Amino acid sequence: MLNLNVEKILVAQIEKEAYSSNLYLAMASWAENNGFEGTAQWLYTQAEEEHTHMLRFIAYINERGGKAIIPALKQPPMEYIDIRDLFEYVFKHEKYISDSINDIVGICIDEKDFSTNNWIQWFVNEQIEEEKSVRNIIDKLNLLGGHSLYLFDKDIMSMRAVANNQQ
Ligand code: OFO
Repeated sequence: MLNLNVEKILVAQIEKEAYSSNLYLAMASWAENNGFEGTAQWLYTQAEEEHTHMLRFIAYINERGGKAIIPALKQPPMEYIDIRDLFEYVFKHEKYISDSINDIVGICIDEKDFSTNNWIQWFVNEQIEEEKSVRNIIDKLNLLGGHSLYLFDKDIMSMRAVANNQQ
């Protein structure tokens, strides 16, 4: 049976993962409307991944005798200044998610819930990868300095493939 404080923080994370998925959908839509087809693809794939993260939390909470609650979500921002602004936002958001995963680890340790602590380690590693992959994209954009965005957009899915192969 899940400890109540652990259940509470895991349920809160369902909402954060669901919001991440919607945020990346909103960004994908912006990218599509602004001619960044490759970036839109990257973001749609990212949105799907966030959806699977949410499902992992729902399944785990229910499996351990807790009650997964499906949240109402706030509207994600739909407008971005440019592609760099969008990826800075992704990075900021992923750092926020990493902090909240670390908070879950903290509660698991406080409550001596070592099985959930063990389970959540997958997310700890996932956040390292997600931050790294977005940092690489921002580095690339900095190098380009606003030039060759067409090539950047064509290249972005292969950057994702490289990041995944390195895992
Ligand atoms: Fe669910 O990892 Fe990004 O937010």
